[in-house]
Amino acid sequence: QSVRIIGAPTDYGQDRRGVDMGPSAIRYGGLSEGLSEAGVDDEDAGDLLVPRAEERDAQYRTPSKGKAKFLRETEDVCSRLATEVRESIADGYTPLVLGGDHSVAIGTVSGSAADAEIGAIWFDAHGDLNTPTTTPSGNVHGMPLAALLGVKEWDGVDWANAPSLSPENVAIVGLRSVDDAERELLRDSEITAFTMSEIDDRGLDEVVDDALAIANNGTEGYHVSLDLDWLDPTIAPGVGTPVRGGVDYREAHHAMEQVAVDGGMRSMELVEVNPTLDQHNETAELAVELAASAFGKRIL
Ligand code: DIR
Ligand code: MN
Ligand code: MN
Ligand code: MN
Repeated sequence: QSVRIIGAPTDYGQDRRGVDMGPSAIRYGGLSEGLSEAGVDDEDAGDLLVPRAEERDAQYRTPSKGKAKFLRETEDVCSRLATEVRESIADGYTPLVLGGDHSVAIGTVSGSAADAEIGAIWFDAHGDLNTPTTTPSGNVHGMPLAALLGVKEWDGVDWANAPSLSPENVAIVGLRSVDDAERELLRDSEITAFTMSEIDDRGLDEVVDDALAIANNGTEGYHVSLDLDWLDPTIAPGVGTPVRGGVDYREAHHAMEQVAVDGGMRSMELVEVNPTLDQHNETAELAVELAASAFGKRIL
């Protein structure tokens, strides 16, 4: 297996600046070594060119749809990212995208879904199901899953290749912070959300088995979106929107090992690593370790 690393150093999608340094932090955290330990070849395509928020005119900072901030910049990055991801898969690679805030998922997933029906497993504390209308923050990192599903206000957003995903093939794992509009959407849709309470009840192993079955059902593989705020902030402090009560180190590794054993992962992304909020780059290093497990690293 060959992996192509693509950096998407954005911070348009959230307020805590510094997440644009995620790709550097993850590479510096030993990504290439981690992937060789997993027995995969890696090729680094470098980072997409992402203009600084500061160099953009005020007209671009103004929401272009509802309350979504930097939507034009996000569109520009996501369109280019989608092309890179699509081409990587066509070239026989598994793309590994390094964010950047979670808005980059709109690009990653639309690229991954461009030539195939895919599912998605969303490892996240949040639902990421807001729209430019329902968003409480204006931050697009709280909206990518809704965009990819073609939810109402996101309908016709063609740069999201919307819809790229079918709700019945989407599983959110580790949910514990939900806005009212997201709760409503989840109630009315076929998306499966495995909350932390369900994980406490049934164990993560069983929940991830279910998530894999959902993502695989009738698809040609699935995307793994790993928002580092999925993890408990005690082990992943370097994120902009930490939420207490996340999964622990061993649970997380086991989940990624389940993904590797399953073998159906078509693309992956590691998002929301913010080294300015981190302790000695430990969140980036954890992202590396988890990616290595997802790509098949074993103890023996
Ligand atoms: C919140 C936070 N639901 C929002 N979302 C985050 O701004 O829409 N997603 N942090 O990762
Ligand atoms: Mn999150
Ligand atoms: Mn198991
Ligand atoms: Mn997220």
